[in-house]
Amino acid sequence: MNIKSLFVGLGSNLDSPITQLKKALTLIDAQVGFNLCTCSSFYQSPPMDKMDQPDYINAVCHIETSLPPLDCLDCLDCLQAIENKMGRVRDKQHWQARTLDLDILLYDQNIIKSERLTVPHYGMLQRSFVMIPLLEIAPKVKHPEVGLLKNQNLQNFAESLQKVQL
Ligand code: A4P
Ligand code: MG
Repeated sequence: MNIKSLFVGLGSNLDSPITQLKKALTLIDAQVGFNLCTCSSFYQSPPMDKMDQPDYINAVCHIETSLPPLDCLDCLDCLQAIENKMGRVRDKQHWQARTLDLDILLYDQNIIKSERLTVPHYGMLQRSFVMIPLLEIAPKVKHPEVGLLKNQNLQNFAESLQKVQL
């Protein structure tokens, strides 16, 4: 069986973000072909670039995809269907507040640069709300371009991060 390892960043800053993330995890777990292995703690941080929006709740989960092997675009389709189910409204504005954002961070050690998909996620190395939960659940995880992520400098993040007590 060809099992692929998928790390997904979850984010929400609208309509009870903690509940949004919990519901999203239930939907991910219920998705045919997805096996939800683990999820990090939830973390709160202000929006990047000091945008005038509510704080975000973020987490990272680890999914294994199994029979039939889902390619990365299939995974994106599944994750976007979950975003839509959770009431995500998209307009052209960049970084608008959202009920749920699901970003593919890593897909095995694959590098994908296509019109719909950039994997590893373009911003992950610079974001505390991605790197800290990711390393919490996968301290030995590697990035195909920069190697072991725990060796990255984690001191210079712009956003301050607080673990949420659930
Ligand atoms: N796409 C390309 N690569 C990927 C990928 N690796 N994973 C494409 C998921 N999607 C990917 O995404 C736009 C398109 O990106 C998709 O249709 C897909 O084909 P989107 O989710 O509709 O748009 P977006 O999320 O608004 O854009 P973007 O640039 O992905 O924003 P980010 O990077 O998600 O950042 N502050 C805090 N504290 N916490 C946050 O989570 N998030 C954002 C949004 C801003 N500030 C934040 C946070
Ligand atoms: Mg996104």
